[in-house]
Amino acid sequence: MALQRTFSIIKPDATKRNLTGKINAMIEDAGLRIIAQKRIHMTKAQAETFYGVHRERPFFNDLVSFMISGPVVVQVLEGEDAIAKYRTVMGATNPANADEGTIRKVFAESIEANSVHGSDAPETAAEEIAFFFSGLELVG
Ligand code: YYY
Ligand code: MG
Repeated sequence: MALQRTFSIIKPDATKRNLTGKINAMIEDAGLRIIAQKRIHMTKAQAETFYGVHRERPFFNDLVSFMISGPVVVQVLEGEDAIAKYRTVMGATNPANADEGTIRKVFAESIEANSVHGSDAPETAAEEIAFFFSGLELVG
């Protein structure tokens, strides 16, 4: 497997509790390199577009409100098999089902306030990276 890039968000529940450094340490300990990172406060329009695939789901409005409730840290991670590797480091969507030692098991407050986002496939990773970063901001 060649070097791959994935997109990550440290969500508002985690930035609020000052967990950016601890989460970044778990990312780096897993062998993933943070090649771009910035702290932003998403607009409602950005959050709605970003999570557009979930627009018809019952949790959509609450999810958008949560994602704009505070600052987030958007990141690009690079490494071998980065997309699947980061999903493993994150743990299951619902922290109740997440494996021991995963970011969501250790830090998530609920299925909604679950501390991190990670892309689920190469196509979504490319789209999500391009939504928040220009090519010049990616320093591999
Ligand atoms: O990719 P991942 O974040 O693990 O889960 P998704 O199924 O893509 O859902 C995106 C996001 O939506 C999830 O991280 C929390 C929220 N969510 C929710 O609030 N309630 C659900 N029943 C399912 C998802
Ligand atoms: Mg997802």
